[in-house]
Amino acid sequence: MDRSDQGGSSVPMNRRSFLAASAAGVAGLAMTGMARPARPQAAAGPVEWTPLPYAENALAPVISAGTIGFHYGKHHKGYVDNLNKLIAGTENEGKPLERIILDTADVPEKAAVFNNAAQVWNHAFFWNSMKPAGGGEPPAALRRKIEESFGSVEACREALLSAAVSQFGSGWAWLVLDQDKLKAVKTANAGVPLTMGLKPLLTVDVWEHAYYLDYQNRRADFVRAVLDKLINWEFALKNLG
Ligand code: MN3
Repeated sequence: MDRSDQGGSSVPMNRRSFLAASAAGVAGLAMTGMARPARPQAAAGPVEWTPLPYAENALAPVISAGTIGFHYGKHHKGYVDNLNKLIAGTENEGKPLERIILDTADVPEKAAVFNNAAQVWNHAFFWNSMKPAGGGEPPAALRRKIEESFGSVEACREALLSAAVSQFGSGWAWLVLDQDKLKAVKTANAGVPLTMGLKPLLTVDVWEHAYYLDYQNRRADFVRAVLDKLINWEFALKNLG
């Protein structure tokens, strides 16, 4: 599969982060190397478990290596494995991930495929929405856009925090582009703004598995720490295009 289908993976890796991610990359290569009959015109191979763009301990102490290890190694991988089992031998096998998501959204009998596909996309996007020593001031071009839409970077941060905290139960908080304006929105469960005609720029996973080991029930503390210390504004600017 073309890496651009993976949402988050358009971020170029420097050598250090490539090396840090190489263990996960080996697993991804092993998956893409699985023997399959050649199918002309079809995207090759199963949906990929994309590499984590940094080491599992690189976000500590904001997010512990234990949390990332389970979240990436069990949850994210679980969605990939489930999806590949669900689509094997069906019309969705070999499609780019975003196509699978759009083709199964709001189709009740395809809910399991949608949920697993959207969670694969959301997690790849989430890993790239953070970086070690992130946070701080957005790059100038993004800051101008944020100020046009929210009034200030602080107001944008508060809108993201509010979306994250007010999501009842599992879900995601997003910075999105809606037409020409930035907005903070939330989605429940596997929901993804791609299906709502919105362009995702950043996300924060607010499923309990994202923070419970480190923050227990204190979701707001987790989100504040991610926004202040890890958020990858450069990734948002790249997605803004
Ligand atoms: Mn998650």
